[in-house]
Amino acid sequence: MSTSRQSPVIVITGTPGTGKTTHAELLAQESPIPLKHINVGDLVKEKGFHESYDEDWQSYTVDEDKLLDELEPLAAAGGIILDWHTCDIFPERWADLVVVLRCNHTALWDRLEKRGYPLKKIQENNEAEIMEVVIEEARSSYAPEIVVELQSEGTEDLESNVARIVQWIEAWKKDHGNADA
Ligand code: DAT
Repeated sequence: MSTSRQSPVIVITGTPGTGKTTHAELLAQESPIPLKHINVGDLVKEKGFHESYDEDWQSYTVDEDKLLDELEPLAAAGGIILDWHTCDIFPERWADLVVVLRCNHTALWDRLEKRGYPLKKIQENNEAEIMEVVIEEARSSYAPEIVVELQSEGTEDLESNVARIVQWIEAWKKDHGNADA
């Protein structure tokens, strides 16, 4: 719900493996307004915003305060795509659009296996996808009209999803009197 931003903040979220990074990269190329793709997981690692690493789960416990402090000025300025597997830590005022990617569990299982995740991490993520954890989180954190759920199972989905978000950006531009940006 931006008021003063010159460019929108688009959150792309979903269970790991649903296609967030693939979508964010293509969207950054195709957007009519320059958008910087921020892979939040990579940022956490680069900046050391984690409290501990769990070997068993091969995952980090994130220092959310540090992460939010880092992202706050970027979100205030706008023109970013926030790519992360969770979205409820981002303040509601940051987001103009929240895209939740979905994938059937067999395809998701394959993708996570190819990524070399340990079995229990594959299982945990698959269950989370089936239980609709991320979409529920998005719906309880943001206004319903800014939350969009999109299937991400094949290349056609990827292309049509990005085209749809590009259309949304065009509309955002018009609404914000930024027609020649
Ligand atoms: P995430 O960033 O959500 O963890 P990713 O973008 O790294 O996911 O994608 C994981 C793998 O799945 C990667 O090899 C690309 C593939 N993939 C994801 N979405 C896809 C889609 N809609 N069509 C084809 N391949 C897709």
